[in-house]
Amino acid sequence: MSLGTTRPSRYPTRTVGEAVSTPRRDPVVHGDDRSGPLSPEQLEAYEARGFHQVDRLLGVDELLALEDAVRRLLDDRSLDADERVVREHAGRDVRSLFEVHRLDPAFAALAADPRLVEPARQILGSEVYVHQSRVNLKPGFRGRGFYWHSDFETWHAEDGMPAMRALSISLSLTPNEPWNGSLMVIPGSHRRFIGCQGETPEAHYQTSLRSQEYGVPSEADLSRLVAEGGIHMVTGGAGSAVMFDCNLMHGSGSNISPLARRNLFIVYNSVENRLVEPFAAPAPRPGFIAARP
Ligand code: 6CS
Ligand code: FE
Repeated sequence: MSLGTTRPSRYPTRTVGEAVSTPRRDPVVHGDDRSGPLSPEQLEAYEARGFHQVDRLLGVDELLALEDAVRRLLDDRSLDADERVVREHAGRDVRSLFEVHRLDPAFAALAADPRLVEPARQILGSEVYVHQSRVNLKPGFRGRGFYWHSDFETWHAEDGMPAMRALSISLSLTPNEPWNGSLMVIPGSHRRFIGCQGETPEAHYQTSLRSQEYGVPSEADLSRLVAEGGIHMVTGGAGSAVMFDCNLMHGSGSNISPLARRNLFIVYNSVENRLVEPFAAPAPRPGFIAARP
């Protein structure tokens, strides 16, 4: 049944008929702030590839404090029925903890830390705010993956994010190895918007955070992107980080190794790109997934 929830958009998606792809209509690096922290060469590489990796952004003491914070949240029985705790389809394993920057002061401090905020401001060319934060837990043996997607496709369709002027910073809380479900990105894929077929159902977030069925690119589109850009595996020690454009195509496999893979994601959006009504969904998603400060 058609809910007729699609509004005209510069980036059409969630269509009834076959999906279309659109060239990117927004800059990747906004403005011209050469004052750092990223060097002109690093900015140029970010613009071309859509991501920037940083080794040892966090120190050992910080990692231990964040580990404690994750443990506190997992042990907090008052969160048992909280929507911010997303469990895997089968079993009781926690898949993601959302809005961690409002649940624990350790994450709040990190979300406001200049090591994260300054590069975000430089790339987005304005002040920024936290659009979303979450920890993905991916435990050993059973942690399930995330299929290929562009975050912006979801944020545009379901949250009403108007332009590609946001980025994610993913911080490794454990080592990210090639074999424990690390992030995979398609370099250069941020330069095209890959529309997805299928209208967004009501309350889609209640299932999409476990496994996504709408907002899934076609195999033909993915094959084309990979033929052009290949696949880059984002690995690194605990404390390493990657900053990536909101429209970069990415995903991750399951973790059947014994070693948990935990990452903290903080998404920064430009204050000049605040959310409006969703472009292709019946209703906006709740604030713990998409902040509207
Ligand atoms: O739905 C979302 O907003 C989220 N989903 C995925 C798979 N990645 C980005 C974002 O955290
Ligand atoms: Fe994502």
